[in-house]
Amino acid sequence: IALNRAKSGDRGRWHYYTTDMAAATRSRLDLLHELRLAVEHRRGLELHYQPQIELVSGRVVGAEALIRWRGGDGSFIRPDLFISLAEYSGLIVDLGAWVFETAVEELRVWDSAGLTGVRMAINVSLVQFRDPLFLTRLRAALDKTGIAPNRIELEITESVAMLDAETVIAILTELKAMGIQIAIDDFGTGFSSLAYLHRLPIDRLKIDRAFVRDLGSARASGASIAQTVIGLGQSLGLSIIAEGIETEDQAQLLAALGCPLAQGFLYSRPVDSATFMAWWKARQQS
Ligand code: G
Ligand code: G
Ligand code: MN
Repeated sequence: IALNRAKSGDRGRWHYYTTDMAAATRSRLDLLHELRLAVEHRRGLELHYQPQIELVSGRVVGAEALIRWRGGDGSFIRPDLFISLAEYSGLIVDLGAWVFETAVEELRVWDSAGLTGVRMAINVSLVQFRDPLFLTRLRAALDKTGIAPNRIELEITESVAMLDAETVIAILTELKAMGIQIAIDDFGTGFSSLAYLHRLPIDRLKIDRAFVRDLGSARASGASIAQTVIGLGQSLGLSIIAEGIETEDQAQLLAALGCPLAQGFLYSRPVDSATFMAWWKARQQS
């Protein structure tokens, strides 16, 4: 354990073994075991939905599906804790398939409930891109429900975009041909090169909430990064969505900068489907 720890850091480091390390490894293994059961039996897994808003009109244009896992004791386990574990173990392939099947199915439920024109944004991990069945399963989920592919948007992180360029471009091109939209999540936090970015067939950049948080604060850097991303999107012909909007001031600043779309606690936290539908209907009436 100590050796692995030392190897995962900078080269030429050493680590003493401590019992804490064994305990941490043990609890990760326990969590992985529980997660494997959860995925196999589709148990304790839920999707929550957070609305995406068109800033000028206030119209709800979509929702991002965010996974929630309820552990044995009934409390939620944070995705930051288990997504990395699922990626590392390969479980993300099955988990991810469950996510998009469920999310696509949900769109059909929303359609029958009269929530018209809502798009679904689904997070996809780099590991799923390496799964040869990824596209097949996605197609099957769409065929089964009859949901139009242009209502699906996949959010990939810059790390996906940093995978072998030809592979990524091939998959994205295929997704595009199917009519599926692509957004780059957490944009600005990774390090994709601009030369590479413009070769990717993508539709949207999602400004990371770190830059939205700094909007309008004394530190001007956040605003200037948000502004730069919006400008970049405009010159590359890409749409922009900002995430993590918590205040009306941030929404107004972003709108003034020309950002078309927004998502954040100001509108709604991620909520379960029933709550989302009720929220949508209440908003239509106001
Ligand atoms: O609400 P929030 O705590 O859900 O999300 C934490 C992180 O987990 C985010 O970075 C989000 O992108 C990621 N995440 C949430 N749901 C999914 C999912 O279905 N698949 C993947 N790969 N990541 C997800
Ligand atoms: O990495 P990704 O962008 O997919 O992460 C989405 C995460 O952001 C989720 O954990 C979600 O709960 C969180 N989130 C959504 N809106 C807000 C917000 O307005 N403020 C903060 N602090 N977090 C948010
Ligand atoms: Mn996301």
